[in-house]
Amino acid sequence: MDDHSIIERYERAWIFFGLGMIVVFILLIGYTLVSSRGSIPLAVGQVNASEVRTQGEFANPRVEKVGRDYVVYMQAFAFGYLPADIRVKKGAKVTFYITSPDVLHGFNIERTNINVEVIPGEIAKVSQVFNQTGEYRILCNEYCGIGHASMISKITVEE
Ligand SMILES: [Cu+2]
Repeated sequence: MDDHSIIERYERAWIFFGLGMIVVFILLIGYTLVSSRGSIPLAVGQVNASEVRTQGEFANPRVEKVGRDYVVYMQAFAFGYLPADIRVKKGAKVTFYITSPDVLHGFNIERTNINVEVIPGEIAKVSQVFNQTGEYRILCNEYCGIGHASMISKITVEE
């Protein structure tokens, strides 16, 4: 066997390795999309930011029980979240509708994939199933003003 055919063998091996990695990456992207369904925020509508506090669904921030699941209408404002104290049962699907009446905020639930940029007047929808009991803090991760660092809320997941 001459040098040339050895080199060709290496080349063939690396081409197959490269093609294999492309297939692996495509499968990983597919897996990520399927496994994170719900936790990718969707823009589902608009409201007039100046009316968020006085009119429509968000004027009454609340947790609604729908069967065994929950729907939360939520305001992220400077500097906090409403409703302030959310309690849900373990294993239930919690769907959040979130908007802001003032400036840009973050909505990041620790120990989950939930991380939403809350835009004034835009309604974001995101869902999460909490499979472990305990407290999950909601954190703002978009700098929103002087009280940003204290902009924290929590979700309590009960048995
Ligand atoms: Cu903030």
